[in-house]
Amino acid sequence: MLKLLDTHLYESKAPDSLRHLINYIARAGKYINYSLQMGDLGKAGSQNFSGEDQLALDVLADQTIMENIMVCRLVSAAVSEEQDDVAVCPSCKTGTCGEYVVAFDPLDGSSLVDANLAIGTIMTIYKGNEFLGRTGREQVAALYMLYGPRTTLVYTIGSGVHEFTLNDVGEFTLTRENLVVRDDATHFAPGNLRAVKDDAKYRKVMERWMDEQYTLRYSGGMTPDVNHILLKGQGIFTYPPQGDKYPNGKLRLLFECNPFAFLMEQAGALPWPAISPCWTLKSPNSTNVRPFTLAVSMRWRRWFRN
Ligand code: AHM
Ligand code: MG
Repeated sequence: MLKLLDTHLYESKAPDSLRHLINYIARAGKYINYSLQMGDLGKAGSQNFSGEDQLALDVLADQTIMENIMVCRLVSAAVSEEQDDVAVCPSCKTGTCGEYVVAFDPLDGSSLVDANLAIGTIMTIYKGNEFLGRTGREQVAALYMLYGPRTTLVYTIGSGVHEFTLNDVGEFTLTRENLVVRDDATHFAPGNLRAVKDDAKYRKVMERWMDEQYTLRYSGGMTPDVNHILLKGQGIFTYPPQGDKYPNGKLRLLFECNPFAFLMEQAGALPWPAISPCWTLKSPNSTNVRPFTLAVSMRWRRWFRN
């Protein structure tokens, strides 16, 4: 018997408002999935907040999500990797009418799209109408959609991590429930490997993993790389800082690190740094980045302590 995303959310006792919001987000994902099939792979001719060139698909995915989450009248404000300012609900224009605030990376890893590699959309949801002063611990939901050979949606609302697959008639149906990540990793996804040039500790841990015959599983897209860990049930993802280019790493706290940390924690793994009050968000802007390591087993944890 097929189980729809909406039914699963209902049975998981998601508040109706959160269930509706996630359904609207999933709807946006279906449109993005469609656009990716035949859409323009070229540049948009503009840059985002971080000074990166935007692709036409980045802009389209951003608009698609904004339109879908604003039309449901449940969102006071939203932050996107592709926009400089916090977007407020067009109905009230004050950002106070909805129950939730949402932040998202519309197309994570979009530089891979012309090579036809998997990419994703990452979303985080908080109650209230403000981002400032919030911590990752306050997330009420985190999810991502992965556009690969199949399109999937993986979500948590704090009661496990569940995977859904988009079927031919446009429904996300349950494929795997209660994903679990074990402590005994043998796969590694070493982001920003350039850092080994200046970071002796990072070089050493990479050499140890190679000496111990760990299997490399790295695509260059955080969403498929973390999805690989979640679905295989083990693995390590790292993205350390590097010199002047990425002194604090590259991954954004609000809509990359926090949602994946929440998902990993719900799958029983230990993201490092863990979600904690020290992840207090001082600014919602997308340059708020962090060094990031996910699902490091206890054995390797000391390597990543400062
Ligand atoms: P993006 O959100 O602009 O696509 O950047 C984030 C992506 C991650 O998915 C991935 O882990 C990382 O950038 C890879 O960056 P790099 O190729 O610079 O090492
Ligand atoms: Mg990203």
